[in-house]
Amino acid sequence: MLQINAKRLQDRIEAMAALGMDQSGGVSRLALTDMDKAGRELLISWLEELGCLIHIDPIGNIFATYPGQDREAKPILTGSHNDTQPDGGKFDGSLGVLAGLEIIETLKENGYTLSRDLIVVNWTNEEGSRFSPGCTGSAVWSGKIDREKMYALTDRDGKSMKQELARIGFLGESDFPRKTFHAAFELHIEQGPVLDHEKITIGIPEGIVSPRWYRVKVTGETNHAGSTPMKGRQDAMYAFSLMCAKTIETAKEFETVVATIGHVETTPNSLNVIPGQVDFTIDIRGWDVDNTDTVCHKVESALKKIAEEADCLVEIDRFWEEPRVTFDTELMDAIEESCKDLEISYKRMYSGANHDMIYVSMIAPGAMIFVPSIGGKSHSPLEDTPYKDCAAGANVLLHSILKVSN
Ligand code: HGY
Ligand code: MN
Ligand code: MN
Repeated sequence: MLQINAKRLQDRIEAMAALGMDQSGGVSRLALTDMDKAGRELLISWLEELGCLIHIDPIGNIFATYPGQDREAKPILTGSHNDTQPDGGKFDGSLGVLAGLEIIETLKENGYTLSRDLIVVNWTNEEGSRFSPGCTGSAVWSGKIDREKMYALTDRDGKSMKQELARIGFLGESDFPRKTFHAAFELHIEQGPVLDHEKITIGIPEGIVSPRWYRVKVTGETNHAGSTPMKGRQDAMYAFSLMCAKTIETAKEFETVVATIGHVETTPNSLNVIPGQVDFTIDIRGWDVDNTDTVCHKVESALKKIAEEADCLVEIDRFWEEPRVTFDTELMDAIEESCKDLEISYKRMYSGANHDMIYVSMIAPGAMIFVPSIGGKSHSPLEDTPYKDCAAGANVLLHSILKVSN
């Protein structure tokens, strides 16, 4: 049975991780930064060496086509994203892109041409850390989110996506045709504890939880820390602290719902000034949609009630959400069959993490392949996956592609 070259895949993951690696062992390659540009250029150089046809689209997505026998047949798509969180891991996203590249090289060196084109893609800004929301490249390509709206997104320094795409030379001219696809696969680390805990090599997610992202602004009154009596203060920080606690506690009431407050900014952010304003984010997700709706509803009303009691104002912007994704059963079965052929352990599960497959599966039959995250760690320098599992995942991806291609 055809097998990928595990050492070559490992070397490429390491070479890519060096772009943005810092002393802590974390990788910082935020979307559209110089490091992301360097990663994109390295990826394109490898793909061009394999003779792939490269297309950069207007939101900077990179599509590399490995031509099949019948160029008119509906192609197969695989890939992921190569941008990272600040001080993130070296497998999140990059594994899926580099496994796609490795599969092309394996097919090529074995003189194997698929019946149809194989397209390996690198999606722009999946992480949504520098520019929010995430999954920007796949969302715009799928037609689900307006490109001009995404162009106008700015980072904390006020730089827009469009100007950063132009600056790094990835503001493509023409769309990559959203023609019909035969199948789309994404290999990704699980980013949770299940596979590692159960010592299973491959996860076959049935779908992706429904994500809801908020920006919240709490406005009180800036005042002197020393001469302002406690009674009558309009302390935005105190209001925020109650909101934060209530949000987390509400999510804890429901098994399959999670809530995270990942970003906070206070104004004027000075030791001896009562904060007059606090801006923060909320990320709520859940596999059970009713429970997730209930948590969102309870949290939104709690924010308003707490603001009132603290004599502050609150503005709630629920700026991103998508329905729960369910993957294609035939493709999931092909992945399961491949695991059996390769005698690799597997289990069905769901994805707690967002992925570009949220949008890709709106355009094409889609499915994902997970490999374990040691200790369930991700979005951190501790993110780690055994290379033998990376190779197993790439082999399952290869054989799933071969199965559905014919
Ligand atoms: O947020 C997410 O789930 C993804 O890893 N960016
Ligand atoms: Mn990812
Ligand atoms: Mn991520």
